[in-house]
Amino acid sequence: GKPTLAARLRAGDSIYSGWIATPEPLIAETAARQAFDCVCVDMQHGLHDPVSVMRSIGGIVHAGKPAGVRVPVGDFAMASRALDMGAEAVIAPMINSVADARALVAATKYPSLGERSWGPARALSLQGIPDAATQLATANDATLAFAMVETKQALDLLDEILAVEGIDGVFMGPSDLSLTLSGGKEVAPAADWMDEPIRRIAARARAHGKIACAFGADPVRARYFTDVGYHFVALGPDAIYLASGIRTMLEGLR
Ligand code: 3PY
Ligand code: MG
Repeated sequence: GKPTLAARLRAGDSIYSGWIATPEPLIAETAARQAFDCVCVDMQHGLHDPVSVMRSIGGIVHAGKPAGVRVPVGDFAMASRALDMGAEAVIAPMINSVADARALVAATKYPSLGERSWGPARALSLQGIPDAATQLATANDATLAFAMVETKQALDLLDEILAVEGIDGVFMGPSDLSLTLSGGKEVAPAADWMDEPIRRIAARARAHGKIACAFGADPVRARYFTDVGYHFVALGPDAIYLASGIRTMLEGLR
């Protein structure tokens, strides 16, 4: 079959992901039918709930793409459920301590590495995994746990978080990172002074043999992130696709 998202990332591919906030499976599926390598749905700042996530994953996989889910802050139970629903990647926001990173691993990896509870029926049917033994033998490597590093606190603990076994990568959130590094003065994801921490996160991830991910918003920022060493970059959210599509269409009238 097709290589998994994890296999592509470990082979060094650059992955560009859609980012869907609207809790409507057809939007996620439509995004997955475009040239994105992957589509993520967002439960933190997006409006998704468990049912819309479950249905959206079905649409994304039906379109032949891997699905990712950003869970709400501290919702490690949802991290397990997202994998049971067939997500290939879980993105956990605000991982600000080694204990947070360990909780993410516990939720997303089967024993002995973690404490993920058994119940992947939907994932097996969506991904064509033939039986429980295959799932048990492959899931810990084939599904990805990404810890969001998006605060000053997390940046100070970057190496400790990256060293947690079972954390597959770190996902840099430039808005919150700029908010906390500026002491609450500004949200400046593309400020010049963000360049150093942004590059440092990618370099340390590489040094630990882990994947650097980032939220890129637009194509210029997305290219910058891949240029400085990120391999998984999300573009969005979906309201931006709609607005820019409408703009382009109306410009064609004038
Ligand atoms: C951030 O930039 O803080 C994010 O969480 C991006 O989604
Ligand atoms: Mg954030």
